[in-house]
Amino acid sequence: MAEGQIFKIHSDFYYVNAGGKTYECKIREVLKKQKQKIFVGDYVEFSDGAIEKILPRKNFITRPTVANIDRVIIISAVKEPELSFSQLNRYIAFAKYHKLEAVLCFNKNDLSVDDKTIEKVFSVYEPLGYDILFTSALEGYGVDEFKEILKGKTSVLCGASGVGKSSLINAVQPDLNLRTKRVSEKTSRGTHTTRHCEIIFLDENTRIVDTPGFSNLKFDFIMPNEVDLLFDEISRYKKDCKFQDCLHLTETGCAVTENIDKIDETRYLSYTEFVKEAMEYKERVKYQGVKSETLHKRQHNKTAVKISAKKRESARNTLKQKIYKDLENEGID
Ligand SMILES: Nc1nc2c(ncn2[C@@H]2O[C@H](COP(=O)(O)OP(=O)(O)O)[C@@H](O)[C@H]2O)c(=O)[nH]1
Ligand SMILES: [Mg+2]
Ligand SMILES: [Zn+2]
Repeated sequence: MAEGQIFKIHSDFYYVNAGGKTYECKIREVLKKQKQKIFVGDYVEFSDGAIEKILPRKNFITRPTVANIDRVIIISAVKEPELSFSQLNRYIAFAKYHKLEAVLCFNKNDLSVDDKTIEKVFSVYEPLGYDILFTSALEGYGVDEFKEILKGKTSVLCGASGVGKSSLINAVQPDLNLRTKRVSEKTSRGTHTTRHCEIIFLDENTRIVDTPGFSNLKFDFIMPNEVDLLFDEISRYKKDCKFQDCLHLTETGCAVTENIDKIDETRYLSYTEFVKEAMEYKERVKYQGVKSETLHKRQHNKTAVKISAKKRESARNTLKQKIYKDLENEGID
């Protein structure tokens, strides 16, 4: 039995990297019957072109679906498509939810960027502790730095379609020649050329995951009072709020709104947007009578949920279904 890592999935075929060699595999019927899903990034045991066993995952994210990663690099374009701080905050919060380190990369720096944008990026995101990088995949600006931050880790490139994820990978590894596409003149957005996640091995310890653009990232899987944990500059005031379950919206005695002048407007706006999405989720969950495992519990690594075993099972199934739904939406199924 050999061990390797899935680096690409294409319909029923699973491509395993073992010792630098590629093996095309299928899944054993028994795994299929157990409805075990295999993710890009999974370590597996395989023999005779069949995957026998999925080894435990260090972690995984579902949008895009990929397992065993070290951090995310959030790619935005400064132009074409227009820089969206709201999207950026989404990706940042998503990385935070998964407890993954994030690096912020602003690409297409060759297209004119106004100083105000650059200033805003540094004034808002540097104090939050993020590494910030401006690049131009087209002209090679910042590509060496980009290559440097990739070293020795498995990084997932996140960001909307057309921001230059594949182009950046091509820039660090020109012989790869990933498919990229021209930004559509009409919509100023790139078209979907990367359909699936794929791990690219830059060297033995440096892996990069190219992902398709995904813009349907919503916080419809956590509770409203957990959203503040995704914003360091908001959660730092939380302990001084009058009410423990304060959502920092219009409550009296809220330490967050009292300090609103110290929080960037677009960050707070994103916070309120995500709280709204989480509220919708909460309503849905209440209606279904199930309880999801909360972020709080995840963070304390406990799985005890104070609901009956039957409901617990049903909650798990709901979560599973959600993940599978995500998978199907991505077209990986
Ligand atoms: N001007 C400029 N265009 C870029 C840059 N990087 C990528 N592009 C273009 O943006 C489009 C989308 O790039 P692509 O790499 O496919 O984006 P992806 O969808 O994020 O993988 C292509 O036409 C690229 O040539 C850049 O740094 N500057
Ligand atoms: Mg791409
Ligand atoms: Zn508050």
